[in-house]
Amino acid sequence: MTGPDGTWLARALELAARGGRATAPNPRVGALVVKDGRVVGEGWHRACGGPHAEAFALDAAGEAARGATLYSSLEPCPHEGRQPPCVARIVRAGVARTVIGLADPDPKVAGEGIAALRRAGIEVELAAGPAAEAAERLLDDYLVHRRQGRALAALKVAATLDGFIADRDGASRWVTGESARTAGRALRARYGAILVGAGTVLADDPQLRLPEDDAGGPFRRCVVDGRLSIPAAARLLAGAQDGDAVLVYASPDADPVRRAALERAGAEVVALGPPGGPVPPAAILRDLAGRGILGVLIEGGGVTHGHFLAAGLAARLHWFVAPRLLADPAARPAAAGSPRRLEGAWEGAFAEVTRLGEDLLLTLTPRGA
Ligand code: AOF
Ligand code: ZN
Repeated sequence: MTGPDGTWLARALELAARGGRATAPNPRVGALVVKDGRVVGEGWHRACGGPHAEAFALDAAGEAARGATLYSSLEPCPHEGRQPPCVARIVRAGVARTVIGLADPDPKVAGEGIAALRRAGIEVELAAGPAAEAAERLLDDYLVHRRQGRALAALKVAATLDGFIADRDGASRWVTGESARTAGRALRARYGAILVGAGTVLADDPQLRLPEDDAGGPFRRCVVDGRLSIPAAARLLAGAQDGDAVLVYASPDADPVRRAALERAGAEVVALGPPGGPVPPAAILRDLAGRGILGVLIEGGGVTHGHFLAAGLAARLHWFVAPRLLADPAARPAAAGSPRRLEGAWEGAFAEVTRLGEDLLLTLTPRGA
């Protein structure tokens, strides 16, 4: 899609991104109404339960929507949900043409939005090529959630040049500099959940706080702790509030006394997987999806990252690299797995490379994704 249609659709994606994590489990959607080459209304879905992007844009356009083109990053919904159907609204407004970034994989929509618009005599164009890919990238978490019933897993690492996240004593605080740490906290705000392994809680006792300027939206802190080894006094638990209890994923045979103690401290213990075994990453992602979480940022440590990588479930890597070498075989690796040859390595592609002070932020996606 090139020319004005491509430009306006790109604007719809920009608007959509403003929704951040607050729209979950709904998608981030942006829309605008264009008449005679001029924008007469814009909008985006701000929060689940609130008006859809198209409703905001059509409200802003008013009578000017008659005969105009509506650009929407996602296929308009034909069904009544928490909100009235967008298709009926578009038809009532007298829109002549609709340009759509991506078909909605939600089973309640799945092409029926486009079909209903066409039945009503509205011309519909669905993006293809780079414009469609951009719309898919923006909604990668939503697509995984609706198509696979899982939350999207992104790994966050702050490592030395030789891939260590801590020295042999477990000291990790000063691997990267201040601007990389600030960027790391800002990343959290994009995801509906953050998850660490029990080893990280025991070693660092992190609070896993959101940035000060967080715009809000549902957010869950999670720990994978098969044997329930974290203390009830962990700082992470102290910050928990009603309705957003820290989720602790454990094996079904974990000690019931420890379980009770953690629950008293405000955790919700979720038993998953086989007794005695590691908690399966896919089961965690399914559980999070069931709670309406679209994406989870996994902040380590190396064993937890290793599990998600080995399961083929790391959809994105946010990899901060410091210009610092430990060169100590007893240091803690960013991803700890089992012995393997180069042919079995995790293969990715660099999607973005950003300089942050003296450090780099590498963003990777799996090869072929
Ligand atoms: C749109 N525009 O801005 C969004 C859509 O419960 P509801 O009424 O909010 O409907 C949620 C479903 O609607 C959601 O699963 C997705 O299929 C679609 N989201 N559709 O036309 C929007 N957010
Ligand atoms: Zn809608």
